[in-house]
Amino acid sequence: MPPTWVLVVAAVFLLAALGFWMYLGVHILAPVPRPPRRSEKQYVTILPDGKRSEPKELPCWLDKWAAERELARRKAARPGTAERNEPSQLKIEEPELFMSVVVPAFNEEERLGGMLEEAVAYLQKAYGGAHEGGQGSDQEKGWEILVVSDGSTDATVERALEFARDHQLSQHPVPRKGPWKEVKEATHIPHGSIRVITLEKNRGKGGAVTHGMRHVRGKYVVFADADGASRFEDLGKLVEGCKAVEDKFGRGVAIGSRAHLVGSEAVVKRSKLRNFLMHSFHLLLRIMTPRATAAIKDTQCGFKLFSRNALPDIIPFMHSEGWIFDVEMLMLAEAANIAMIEVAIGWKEVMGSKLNVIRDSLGMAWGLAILRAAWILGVYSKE
Ligand SMILES: Nc1nc2c(ncn2[C@@H]2O[C@H](COP(=O)(O)OP(=O)(O)O)[C@@H](O)[C@H]2O)c(=O)[nH]1
Ligand SMILES: [Mg+2]
Repeated sequence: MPPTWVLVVAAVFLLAALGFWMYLGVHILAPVPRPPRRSEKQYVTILPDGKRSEPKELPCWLDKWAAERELARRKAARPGTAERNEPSQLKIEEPELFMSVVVPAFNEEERLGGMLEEAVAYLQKAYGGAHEGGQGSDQEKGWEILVVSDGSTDATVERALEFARDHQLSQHPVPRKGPWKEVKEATHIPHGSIRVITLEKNRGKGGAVTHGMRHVRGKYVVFADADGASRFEDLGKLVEGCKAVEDKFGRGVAIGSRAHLVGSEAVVKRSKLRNFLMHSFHLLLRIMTPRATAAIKDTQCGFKLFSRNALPDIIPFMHSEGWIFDVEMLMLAEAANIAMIEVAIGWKEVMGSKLNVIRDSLGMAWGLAILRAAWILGVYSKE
């Protein structure tokens, strides 16, 4: 029998080796988002005369914020200064309008029109003209929609621009049919209110949403699925919910939730397999995520609202490109002590889902494991 100290040294050595290999493994496997390409920092829109604009530069609060953070860091590194800036203490650029809607769209030529129809009907009614409000204004006015085509190979971009053209030029545009309403009349919208961004290469829903959210001008930002599955009018409820929990920095997150629908037709109509996988995923989440995130009943709902001031604590630190990105957003919010509230919304399952139930469920479980490990081992950090 070797002496105890040899056993201890061997054990420590083994643990250290294991830790090292785990760190290395996670380091290799954890996704690193690809930086945006030149053309992806631009958008096209429809001009007042109905023509398609040239690509224009997207405003990017994140670039300015990152530059300021760097500056603050260098200052803090100088001898004699003890300041340390948390992301939330660095001011994000002032909003220019009230509501930004980010719509990730991957091959959505069929479904996008109906979603946009219902979105603009509500936005125009609730927040008035797209260009009302303005910087420094307390009015809850002004809106924009950013459609992020995620390397679509169909006519998603053309459909989005056609929709904008039709609804800008005509006082009585042709209504597109959405999942929620028999739309009899369509809404006339102000020019330039819909911006279309094209990712050159497919990234996944998480990549597309994060990219869009770097370029929003709104005081509140919501992302919504292109199929119109969530009842857009419930946006009002998300805003109320978010305001109710915002902290003194004006940070809050409101999460659209379908938890109240479990057992109802909308959920039951899904396949048994999908529901089984959904329950397994929830179990996994409850075990693997920190407290506040684990308490969220519906993490995957594609309708989530963020106050602008919450963005700098979340968006710069996102890594997930795929379906697990929602969980990363919530975990980042939790880590920054941002209050989250779940708000019940209406939901309709829309034909044509792009989710591949088995492959994507396994992918999500794997993604969650890697994500968690990367944060715990310090492969991902806020530095
Ligand atoms: N960016 C991106 N978005 C995707 C991809 N697949 C689906 N989406 C978007 O994610 C949203 C939800 O997709 P959907 O197919 O309806 O999934 P489900 O509602 O979970 O069944 C829609 O806005 C899709 O366009 C993808 O590969 N990349
Ligand atoms: Mg859907």
